[in-house]
Amino acid sequence: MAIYLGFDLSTQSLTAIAIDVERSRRRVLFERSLVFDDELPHYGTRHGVLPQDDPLVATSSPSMWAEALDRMMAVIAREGGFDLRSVRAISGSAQQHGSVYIKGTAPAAFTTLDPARPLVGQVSGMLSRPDAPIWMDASTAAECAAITRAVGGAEALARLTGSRAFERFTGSQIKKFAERDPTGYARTDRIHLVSSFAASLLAGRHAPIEPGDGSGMNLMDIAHRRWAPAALAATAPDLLRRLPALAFSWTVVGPLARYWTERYGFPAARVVAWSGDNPCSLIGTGIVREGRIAISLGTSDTLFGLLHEPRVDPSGTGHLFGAPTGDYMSLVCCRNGSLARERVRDAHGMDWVGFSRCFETTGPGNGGAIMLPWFEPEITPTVLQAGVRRYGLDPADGPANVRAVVEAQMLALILHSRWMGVDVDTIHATGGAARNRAILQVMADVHDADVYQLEVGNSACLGAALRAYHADRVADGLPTDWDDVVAGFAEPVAATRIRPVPAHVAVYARLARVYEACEAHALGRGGDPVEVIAAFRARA
Ligand code: ADP
Ligand code: XUL
Repeated sequence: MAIYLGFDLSTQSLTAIAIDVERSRRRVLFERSLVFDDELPHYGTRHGVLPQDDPLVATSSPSMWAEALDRMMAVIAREGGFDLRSVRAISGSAQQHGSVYIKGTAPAAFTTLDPARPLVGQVSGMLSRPDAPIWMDASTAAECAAITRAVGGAEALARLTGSRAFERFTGSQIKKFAERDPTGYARTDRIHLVSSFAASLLAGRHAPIEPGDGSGMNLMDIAHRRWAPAALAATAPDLLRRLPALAFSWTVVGPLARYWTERYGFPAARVVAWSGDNPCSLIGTGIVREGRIAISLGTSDTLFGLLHEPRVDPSGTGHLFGAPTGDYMSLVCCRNGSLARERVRDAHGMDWVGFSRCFETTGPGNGGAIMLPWFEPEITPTVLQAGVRRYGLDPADGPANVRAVVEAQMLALILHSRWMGVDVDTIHATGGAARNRAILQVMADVHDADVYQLEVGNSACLGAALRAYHADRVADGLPTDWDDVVAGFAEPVAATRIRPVPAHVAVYARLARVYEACEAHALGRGGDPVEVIAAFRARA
């Protein structure tokens, strides 16, 4: 039997999946999540984020991630329910963009991790900065502007790296650190992404960065998948020697370190380069061909698809990333995803059942009531000053606010993904909120597409396990087609199909114009939408 392990080190939790890839019985053998706030309360995180005074700043703790990994490996060894000796390869997925700063003493510390002592105490000493800026950080507008100027403008940077400068992308975060804490930067020998940091812990040596995750840094030449000297020079001094190498998604970093084999009895399985959660989700939702998209409703809401040829968003909102297949992926990311839905749910004292019922007592289009759910600074569209905006929506009306938050989220995704030019007829839905069929019905109606749930809900984690399988085959000289890799795992479940309702589709085609007018108004780019709303209502 050959077993592959996948991890997902996400914003709020660490998940592990073990899969059996034998053709006749492909299945998930084990799946477990460890929620940081609940199970590692001594770090004091809220939704996986350390408390901050400045609402634009968001950091988390690399020590917490290491402790979580250590605990999860112990759980797998103890409760996995399968023969550990069958584990052939391990890979992972991690929240994108976050960065971990490591001292020069780390290579030796990685190789000499002592199996007799917990990992966390040994890792804390490796860090040249105790916290890690993460994807929710929006504090680097000045650094983004400076990087953009230095590389010759937003379009030039987008053509080079796949995206214009974004506050959460690693480059501007590195620049901020290098300028505000030059001593800390001088102490830093290596800057890892969350993904390559975790892979380094497993392999006991510095792991490379996988280009899918590397394209979330504003530092990588996306066409050639190598570091872009102009972007590096615009970011921080002496950066090249601090960055890990870039290596294909199927790179074997090395065997599992002695720490894990001796402490928990794992075999010296192949550790495969980790990638970002969105690139891993692409594989875990089975989007290995052009023409289909997936929508992930996790902490962030993301919409993504696979592209054979690069295409950059002319409006500068969307991203072009590398795909683990060696192709490209297009992506839009909205920060106010699950946590915004939770804010509305909690404000009206509901649970998810009550939240879902609100769609039965309100109608599609919500009578033209619009919410711009910017509870936190938003990524798509760019909103640095958080604040919920409501148009024709009574803040006290629970059901209307529930419908409004979901409709706005779906309309923002469709509006800001038009540049992808994909004619969508099928959507694979994933992420924690994809179990909510009321939300998926709005998704189907807004996109006029069939929506499917997937057998394995955590597609990022599944994608990581499938990437481990793919890499293991490549390493054995038996490369396997991606269609075969995902078959039987990342397929939509026919019985879960949610069809668009034609009458609702027509309403949303009109509501999209209302939403667009409200968004433009809120961003100071358009007039008062009162007439557009009135025209919508008059036809409703
Ligand atoms: P991430 O991987 O980004 O940490 P997940 O994909 O695990 O996040 O999604 C977690 C979120 O799923 C929670 O924050 C919660 O809001 C949401 N969620 C869980 N169950 C439901 C439900 N029944 N309806 C809507 N949202 C849900
Ligand atoms: C994508 C993004 C988020 C994070 C966390 O660009 O910022 O989706 O990867 O999930």
